[in-house]
Amino acid sequence: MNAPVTTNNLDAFWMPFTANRQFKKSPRMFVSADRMHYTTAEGNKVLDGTAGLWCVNAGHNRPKIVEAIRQQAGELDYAPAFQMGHPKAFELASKLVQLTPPGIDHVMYTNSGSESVETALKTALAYHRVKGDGSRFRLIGRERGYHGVNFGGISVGGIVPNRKMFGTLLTGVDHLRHTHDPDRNAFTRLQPEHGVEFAEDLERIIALHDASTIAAVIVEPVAGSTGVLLPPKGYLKRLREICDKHGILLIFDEVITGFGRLGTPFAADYFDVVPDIMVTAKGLTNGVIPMGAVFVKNEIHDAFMNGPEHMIEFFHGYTYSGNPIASAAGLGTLETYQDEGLLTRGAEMAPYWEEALHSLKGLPHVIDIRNIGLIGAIELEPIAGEPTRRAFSAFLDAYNKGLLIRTTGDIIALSPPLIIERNEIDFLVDTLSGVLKSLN
Ligand code: PXG
Repeated sequence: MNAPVTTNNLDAFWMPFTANRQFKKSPRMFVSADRMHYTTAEGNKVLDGTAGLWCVNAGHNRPKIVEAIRQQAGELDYAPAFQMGHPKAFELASKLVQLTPPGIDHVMYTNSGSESVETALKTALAYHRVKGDGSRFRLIGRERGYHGVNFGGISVGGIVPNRKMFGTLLTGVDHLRHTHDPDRNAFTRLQPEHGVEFAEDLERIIALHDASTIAAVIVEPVAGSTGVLLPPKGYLKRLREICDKHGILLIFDEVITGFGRLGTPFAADYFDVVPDIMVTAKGLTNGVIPMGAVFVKNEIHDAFMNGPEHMIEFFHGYTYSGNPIASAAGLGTLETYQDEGLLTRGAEMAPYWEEALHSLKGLPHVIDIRNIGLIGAIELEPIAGEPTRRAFSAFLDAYNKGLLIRTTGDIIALSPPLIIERNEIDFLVDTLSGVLKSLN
C-alpha cells in the first residue's frame, strides 16, 4: 500500500549516508540559509562549520549565483550536450582553465564528484590505448581514499564500508598504503614531518605488477572523507617522480581541495605538484547546482584528436554535461570567488584557524588535531566496543548548540565556507569546546 502523501511524512525518502531511523525519530531540517548560517524548521540559527558537504565555499545565498541561475532558466533552460553547444559552457571552460596549472587547458563536465572520478579513470585508460599502450589497464588507489560511490570510485577507493557490500568491483586495481601515522605525527600543524617513505609503496606495487600494466594512480592530495589525512612533507612530489619514471598518469582527486579550500585555487598549487588529470566538483558551483569538472593535460586531450573529423573522439559524456543552468551557476560562482578573493582567502585565515583549533588540545577524548587551509579535524578516542558513537553524540550536541559539524568514524571534520570571519571561528571553537567537555 502506498504511504499517504503528507508534508510531514518522512518515510518515503531513503536518505543517503544517513542513520535513517534515528533521523526520522528526531529530524533535523534546514529551511533556509544565508552566508554562514542555516535556519532550522524550529527557527534556530546554525553556523555552517562544513560548507554544506565541503561545497558551499562562498557561503549561502550569494546574489551573483542566485541571479545567474534565475536568468539562465528563463533564457536557455537546456541544450543537448552531444553534438550541440551553448555559449556559457564554453565561457566557463575558458575561465576555469585559466585557474588551473599551466599545461592543463582542457576540461570535461560531469554532474558530481563521483562522475568526475569515473570520467578521469576512463580517460586515463583510453589515453594509453589511443597512444597504442593498451596494456596499461591497472588503476592504483590508496587505502582510506574516497573517490565517490560509483563502481570505479569504490574500486580505487579504500573506505571499507563503502566497498564491502558490492561484490568484486573493478578488476586490475591495487592500493597504496595510507599515510596516517598518529604515533609519529599526532597534533602536527599542517603537513606531517614523517612519512615521505610511504610513497615508496608505489614502487612496491610497480615491482609486483610491472609498470607496463599500470595506467594511473589516483589520490586525494588531502584525504577528506576518511577524516582529513594530510600528505607527509615531500610525499606528493615523490609520487609524481615515481609516476614520471614509469609513464604512469597521476590523478589528483580535488573534489574537496579544489576551489580555494587550502588557500590556493587547487591543491596542485599548494603542494606545487602538477597532476596529469584533476578531478573536481562541489565548489565549482558552490554546491548550488550539481556539476563536476575533469581537467586534463594538453597532451592527453591532444592524443584523442586524431582520425576523421566527423568521428566522435571519446565515447563518454552525460545528458547534463555542461548543462546551461549549471554553467551559469559556475560562472556566477567564479565571479563571486574573484570579486571577494575567496580562492586565496583561506591562506589569510589559516593561521587564526590553526591556533583556534589547536586550543582544543588537552580536552577530554581528543587524541589528535589536524589542520590545513580552512580544513580541520579533531580525532576522538572511540568508546570501547562502540566505534562512531562518541563522534555522533558530538555531532548531535553541536547541532543543538547551533553548530553544524561532520563526523566520520570518531573524527570531527571541519571545512567552513571561505567567507568565515574570526568571531565565527571563535564561536565554532567555543561551541566545540563545550561539546567536548560534556561528552561521555
Ligand atoms: N571525491 C572526493 C575526494 C570526495 O570528497 C567525491 C569524490 C564524490 O563526490 P559526489 O559529488 O559524487 O558526492 C567526494 C565527495 C564528507 C563528505 O563529509 C564528503 C563527500 C561527499 C559527502 C560527504 O566527508 N565527498
